Amino acid sequence: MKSFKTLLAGLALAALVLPGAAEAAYKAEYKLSTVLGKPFPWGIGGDRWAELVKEKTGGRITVKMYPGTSLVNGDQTKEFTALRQGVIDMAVGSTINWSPQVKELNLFSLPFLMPDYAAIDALTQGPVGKQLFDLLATKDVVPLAWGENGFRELSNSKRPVRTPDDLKGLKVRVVGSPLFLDTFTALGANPTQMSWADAQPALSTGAVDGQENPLSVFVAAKLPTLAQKNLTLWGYVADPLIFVVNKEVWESWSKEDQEGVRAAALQAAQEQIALARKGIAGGDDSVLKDIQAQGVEVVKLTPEQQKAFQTATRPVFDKWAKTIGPDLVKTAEDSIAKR
Ligand code: X2X
Repeated sequence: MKSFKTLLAGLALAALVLPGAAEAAYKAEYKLSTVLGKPFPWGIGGDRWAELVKEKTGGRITVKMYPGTSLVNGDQTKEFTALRQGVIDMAVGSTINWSPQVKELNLFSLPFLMPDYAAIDALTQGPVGKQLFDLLATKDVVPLAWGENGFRELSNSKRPVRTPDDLKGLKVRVVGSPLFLDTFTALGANPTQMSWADAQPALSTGAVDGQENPLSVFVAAKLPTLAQKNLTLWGYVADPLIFVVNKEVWESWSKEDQEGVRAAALQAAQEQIALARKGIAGGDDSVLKDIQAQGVEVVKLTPEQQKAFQTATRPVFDKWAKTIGPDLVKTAEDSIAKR
């Protein structure tokens, strides 16, 4: 009898203490990794997520953004591994940077797969987006929302590029996936892989001649001041961003707070995409005007000119489609055709 009473008392005490104990298990600060900080749309999106998380969880969750992938010493290709290991709690990351660990994410880097913004949306908001999120969910992260870096256009310090031939011998900095090395090699360029942190000094000293990044990045990083005076709009690939939380961190939160973090991600991502497209998409070309006003020669490929780049990179598409998974590529092509 005595022990039963003790048990009851113990249970009552636990009921009183446990909710408090669960809250005490929250970290004082959650680390959010991004490559680009403010004033890039990417960094503004990360910051906004942090702000909305605070608001929607009644201040119970505090997020601090660490741009420059500083949590992995700037090596953006290690971000996903660090996220899985819990060195990073949350991230807004590019599909390109996580593709060394998640090969399916190379899908978006298949040359000329996505002809326009509607095609990106058809992938991220359709069955492909769902399959990729299901896949990520098996890799120790909880994916919450799709954002956007953007269509990656080509710039260089040497000459206007209108044909694959114009790329011959140009040293081009590329990002973390070997797919990019294959693409630029197929085009006759001299690609070299390096982090964004290393890319800027390499462009400024002329160690490399060119690079590829969305126009929003080209402008905010002031690439025209790093000798990037030739820009080719070729729309060959675009990289979406993904808002994720480390799974263990996610599971340490109450249901209510999980829903707050999810709602915050969805809202921040929606705003972030709008910002990434501002002045670039939907008939508004103010960003391009701004770039031209900085003395950059802009080449917009005609469909026939674009075809030459597409033909030259088709073997890369076919090779990588096998790695990514023919079924996923087929689903992507169907979604795009129906957009
Ligand atoms: O490194 C790049 O080029 C960047 C900033 O666009 C990415 O992180 C993919």
